[in-house]
Amino acid sequence: RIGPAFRTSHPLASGPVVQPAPTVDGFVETFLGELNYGQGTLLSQSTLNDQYLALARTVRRYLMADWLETGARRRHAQQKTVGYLSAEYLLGRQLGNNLLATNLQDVAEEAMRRCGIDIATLRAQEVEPGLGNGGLGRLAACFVDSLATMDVPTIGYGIRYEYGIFRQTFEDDRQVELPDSWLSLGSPWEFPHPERQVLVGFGGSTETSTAADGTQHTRWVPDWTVLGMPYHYMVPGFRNGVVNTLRLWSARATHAFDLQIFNAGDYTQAVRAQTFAENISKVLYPEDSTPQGKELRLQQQYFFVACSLHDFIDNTLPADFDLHRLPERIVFQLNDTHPVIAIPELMRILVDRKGFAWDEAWEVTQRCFAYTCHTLLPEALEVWSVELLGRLLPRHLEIIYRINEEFLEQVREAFPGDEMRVRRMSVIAEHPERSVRMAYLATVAGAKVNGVAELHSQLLRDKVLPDFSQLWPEKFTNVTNGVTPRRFVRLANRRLSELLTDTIGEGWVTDLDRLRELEPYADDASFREEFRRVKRENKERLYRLLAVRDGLRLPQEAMLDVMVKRLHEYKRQTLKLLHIVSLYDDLVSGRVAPEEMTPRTVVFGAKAAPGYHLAKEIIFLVNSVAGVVNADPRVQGLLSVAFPANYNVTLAEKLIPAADLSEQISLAGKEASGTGNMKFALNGALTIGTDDGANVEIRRLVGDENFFLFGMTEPEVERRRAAGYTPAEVYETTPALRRTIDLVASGHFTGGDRQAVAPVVDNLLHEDAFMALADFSSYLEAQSRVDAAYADPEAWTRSAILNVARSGFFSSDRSMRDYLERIWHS
Ligand code: GLG
Repeated sequence: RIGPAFRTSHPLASGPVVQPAPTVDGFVETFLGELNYGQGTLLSQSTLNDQYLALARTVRRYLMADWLETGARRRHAQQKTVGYLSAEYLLGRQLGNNLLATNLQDVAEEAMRRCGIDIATLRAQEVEPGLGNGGLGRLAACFVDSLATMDVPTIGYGIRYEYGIFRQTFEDDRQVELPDSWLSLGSPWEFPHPERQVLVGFGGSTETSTAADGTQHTRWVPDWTVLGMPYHYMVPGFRNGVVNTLRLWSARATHAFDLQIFNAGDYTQAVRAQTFAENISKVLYPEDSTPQGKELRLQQQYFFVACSLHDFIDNTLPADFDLHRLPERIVFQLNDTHPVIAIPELMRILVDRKGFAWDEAWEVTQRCFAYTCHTLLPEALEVWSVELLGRLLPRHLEIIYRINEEFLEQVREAFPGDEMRVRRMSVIAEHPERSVRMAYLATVAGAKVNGVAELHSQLLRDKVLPDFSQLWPEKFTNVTNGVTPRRFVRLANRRLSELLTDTIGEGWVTDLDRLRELEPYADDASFREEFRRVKRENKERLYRLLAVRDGLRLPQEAMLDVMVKRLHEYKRQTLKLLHIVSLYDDLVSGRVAPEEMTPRTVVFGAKAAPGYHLAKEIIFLVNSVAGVVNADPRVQGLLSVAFPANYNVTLAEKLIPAADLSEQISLAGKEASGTGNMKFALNGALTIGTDDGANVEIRRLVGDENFFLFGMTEPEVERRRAAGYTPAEVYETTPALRRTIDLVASGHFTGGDRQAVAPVVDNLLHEDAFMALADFSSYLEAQSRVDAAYADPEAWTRSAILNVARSGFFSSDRSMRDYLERIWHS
């Protein structure tokens, strides 16, 4: 067990911690101290990186007293803790957020100026920790921010990947992935705790022994182990004195293991063993919405949940805690299926290690977990082959079998004679190979199952888990996603924040429903003028950045139309591309006169999973079209396309506040929620979108007249598919679409190379699994409504203001209240 090494009566041993004075002088002194004592350098000798690290460590000092105090308070209070289990946290840069939380932005800026340093240069020095792929990882980061701001006892558990999501560059218009070595210049926000290392086993076999009284006892004997070393990160609430903890695990080789080999004389083999163990937390899988059936991925999953459960049960709870009462102290929220192996792990701990009877352990386990599903794509529901799971985690497989047996008995009792149903509901799938359905396991064991937007939760009940929702209707609930207003409004959009605070006071930062008070100002011409000024300045800031960052020159006046998200067929970047090509074609062919055109700048941001070939072809095509369009003098100032590489949280914070139009154009029924959609609306962009995910709720709240809806609804999609969808037919019968596709297919954008565009064109014409062609006409019609609306700046601004005023619901604080009410407190 881990505990304080000694006890002392020294009055300072349990605080108070001396905090630096929150003044410019205090800040300068602390900063110089950090440069001297932390970096071992003088200001006059220091590099930019020295200065950044010293600045970060200075800010850290201001958080430390609150962090220690929060920890001590949590230990005493014996409240229920939320253990958020997530394989991804897409945190974004920490410096700005932590300065905001401590209310030290101005002090720090002035202090740096006194040292002759421009703080903006130091901010730009920070490499964001890209420990997530997209929405799911960013959601986890928003949630822990809100939980700290709401003072909810929380531990975020995850993996400290040495390499996060790859860095994207383009070579000859094609995506090239580079490793993201975010740790290479030092990571000032983390605190390693080698003394809290946890041993994790893999492989081996199980042994069952029978005691004198006839009871059987099973034990897992792993044949290899790794150590999990935790790194702690501060998660500050917004100016409330609360700092929660994010605990990310890093894998290390066990010394015993290497030493044995080393002693046997094989040095290189010993080092290889170390590399092998440390591979586990080496790299984030760059897959979004599709499981990689990789052994290493299962290792990662088990590694971090085993560390986390052990950490909570053995190192966080008091030594004498009665584990029968575990559900009073923790609820583990499973962020998608990635951590679901925690369920048999808890059973194993309770039964094999703590001597619980099976039923007792099951009773406890069922109350300790809740499961959030983030997808509707069947291929994204994780399954693990029994062969792999049994080889890596033999005891867990036995436990899963037993859970399943007892569950299926329950099904047979509820539905006598319905063996088809039993087979459908089994946690073990038989085809195409025997495998474990992790979403089913989570549903069987979890106290609650939730989707991430109303439509998604409905489809989850009706389409993905219908048998389960019939058996346990009360288990299913919805919590619509949300985003943190601290990072995505207050920090990202300082100008809008000032305008909001001047107009309605500053309460909105922690009570986003207050944005409603803005509504009357939509009719106030001078407020609208101010609102437009904010947008304009945000655009200028963005274009300055893109000029330096990507060498892009963009016209200041055009409508800024933005589509940023992972590259996925279902999200339909190709549909956006077809729109661009059709606008271009209309202009160059003279069908539309320049003065009839509403000038547009379209910005894309998207990474494709390295193994997702079609997605990479789409990136190539977007870049090719951008190259030709931007170079064509006939459309200069009327149409531009930009695709800055390496879209990430940092770039999102610059792009979103500048956008006029938000593209949320997935095929209905495919996007579980979306969270970018919320960020855009909150920053005063209007949405063009399908009736999908949280778009449905955005439209309901902001009003039909302030949202550009298009496309088939989910039931229409189903009907269309059932009737037999043939994209080539749509192509043949839609002249505008035909012209557009023909122009792409002709090689016009690829220097005459038709081969280069064939993968995308052929897919659209012959497969089009996500029905981009079916929605093309509706999309173009909606885009012409957008053009007309944008031509009236007063009406547009009014709509934009109403989007802000009516989007308070999408705060992740509200999501957290919903989880507390519907899931964690029940
Ligand atoms: C998912 C979905 C998104 C969702 C996000 C957070 O694709 O629609 O908004 O999680 O719930 N796999 C994802 O990123």
